[in-house]
Parts: sequence; C-alpha cells; structure tokens
Amino acid sequence: MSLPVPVVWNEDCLRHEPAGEVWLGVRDPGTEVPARALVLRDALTAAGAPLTAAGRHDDTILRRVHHPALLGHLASVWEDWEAAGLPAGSGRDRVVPYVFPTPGLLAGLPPPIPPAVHGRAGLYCYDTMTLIGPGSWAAIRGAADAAQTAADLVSEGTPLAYALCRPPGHHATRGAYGGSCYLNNAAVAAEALRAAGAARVAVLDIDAHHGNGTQMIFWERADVWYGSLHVDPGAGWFPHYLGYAGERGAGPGAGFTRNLPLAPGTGDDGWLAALGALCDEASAFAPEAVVVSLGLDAAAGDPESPLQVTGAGYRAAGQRIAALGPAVFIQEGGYDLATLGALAVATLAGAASA
Ligand code: SP5
Ligand code: ZN
Repeated sequence: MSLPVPVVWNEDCLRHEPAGEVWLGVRDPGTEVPARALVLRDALTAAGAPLTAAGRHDDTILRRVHHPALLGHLASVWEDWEAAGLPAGSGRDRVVPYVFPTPGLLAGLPPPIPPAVHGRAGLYCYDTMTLIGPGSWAAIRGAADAAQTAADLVSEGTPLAYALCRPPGHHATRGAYGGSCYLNNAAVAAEALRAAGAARVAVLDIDAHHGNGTQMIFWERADVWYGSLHVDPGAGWFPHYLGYAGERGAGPGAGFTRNLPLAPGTGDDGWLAALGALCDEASAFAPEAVVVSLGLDAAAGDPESPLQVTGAGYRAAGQRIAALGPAVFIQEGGYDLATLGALAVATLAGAASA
C-alpha cells in the first residue's frame, strides 16, 4: 500500500551546512543537519510516496511574507562575509552575529545599516545558533520554492501535498531569521494559497516549538488563522519570548491566533487533546485550505524537546488535521535521525486516511 502524498523535493536543501550552532557561547555540533533531509526523503519514497521536483518561483509571494531587506541580506551575506576575509583570515567559517540592535541599545532611534558585514549581521538575525555558510542561500531559497510548489499542487486540486523543506522556516519573522530558520516556508505556502483564491487559510503548527515567525507575520490578519501546540516557553524552552496563551492577535487579526503551550513531558493523551481543541477552533474558522507546520520534534527521543509524542500520536494528528480540508504539509523541525522518517510516514499516512 503506497503513500498517496506527493513529496516536493529540492536537491539544493543539502547544500546548507550550518556546521553547528553557537549556543550559550559555545559552538555545538548542532542538530539541523543535511542528513535530516535524506532520512525523510528515503523513508517517504520507501513508503511509496512520489517525489516531485520543486519548481522555481519569482519573488512575488516571498515579498508578501518578508521585508525586502531580509531577502537581500540572506542572498548576499555569505559573499560579503567571504569578501571581508573572515573565513580565510581568522577561521570564521560561518556568518554569526555578535551585536544585536535591541530596543535597549537604540532607545527608540532607528537602526542605521552598518556598512561592515560583521556589524550588519545582527540586524537581521536574533540569535547565535542560526549559521550561514556557502551553500545556505541556495537551500533557503529552494525550501521556499518547495513550499510554494506544494501549495500550487493543492491549489490545483491535489488534496494533500508535503514539502520537504530544509532549512525549516517557522521561526523566521518578516524581517529577521533565527531558530535554525531563514525564510518562513509555511507563511509562503499560506500566502500562495491565498493568492490562488483560498479566502481563509488556517496554519496549524505542531512543531515542538512555538512558530513565532509565522504568528507575527499573520498577527494582524483575519484571513490567515494561526494555531500552535508547543512546549511552554515559560518552562525554559525556545523561543522563550513568544508562544504564551495570552497572545491572540491584534487589530483585524484579534482572536485569529491561538497558542496552546504544553508542559514538558506531555505525551500522546495531552498532546492529542490539545490538538483536538485547536482543530475545533480551526474548523470554526471554516478554512478553505490548511497549512501544517510539521515539526517532528515533539516526538519522544527528540534531542531538542521534552514532549513525548509517539508515532501513533503523529498518525492520529495527521488524520485529525487533514479532516479540516485540503492541506499543505511543510517540514519544520525534528532531529532524531533514527525515527524521523517513520514519524513523517506515520503523519502523512494518517492524513491520507482522513
Ligand atoms: C525549527 C526548529 O525546530 N527550531 C528549533 C530551534 C530550537 N533550538 C534550540 C537550540 C537549543 C540548543 N540545543 C541544545 C540541545 C540539547 N540537547
Ligand atoms: Zn522545533
């Protein structure tokens, strides 16, 4: 029995080699590695899912999601870093910011754009663990293309599609990257569905971490609902500053954001109960299309989160979500190479059974 969900693939996803993450001042090996994409691709194709190549898209949708300055920065920062002699001169082999223009620094002044690339790096990045190297931009741009291709398939009538996006995207905001994310692939998919005629799009984010980027991109929007299940940021988990239950949207988007933070250790029962509540609310919104930020890091055994969801839990989640309507699944986090493939297969098999 073969998995009837097209898997959108872009070979360039393998060219992003962050070569670690600087966490609390130390460069650790990092868990967002190219092998993730290979494990996912191989498990899904072994389950019979057809691979579809990501098609190239122009910047129209990307520019609805992101500030042009972020797009320009990501496209050029590696070349600027190299031209400044940082890798050759002192072994600084990846772009890592060291000064951040926080409100406490600027006291209300607008930030200038520093001419030095090592100064500018912190203007568009909000942490130290999201590194950029020579192949990063090709992968980042290719992941957004994959998301848009999957959205195109669903807009054209395919009930379910999955984009194997790497790097992931849900932590990327309109104007800044972080959390191993550079461009917001899920927001790109949502905007592409809107542009193709879906009047209301629901984004369901089941990554173990709050999708702060997606939430804030649609914060004031009533046409794109955002709901997330994630480990409680108040219990000490990334992104720390967002993802609390009181965040509900603003202006025309007031009431169109819903966060359900979960206690560390939450397993299938608590996670699926919260997912049911989230899906009931999404259903009341009457979405014409759904985007799923599919993080597989809520699974027991994942090194980046304390949630304890099983493969059966992910299967049930896929089924519940797909009952909401045509759905574009966007790969987000998920770092346990030994179980990642089976978790993706379980989720999409559940969705296909809805
Ligand atoms: C897309 C996504 O899942 N991004 C997650 C970013 C959270 N990264 C937090 C990294 C904290 C350092 N990792 C410590 C691992 C200890 N086992
Ligand atoms: Zn995550």
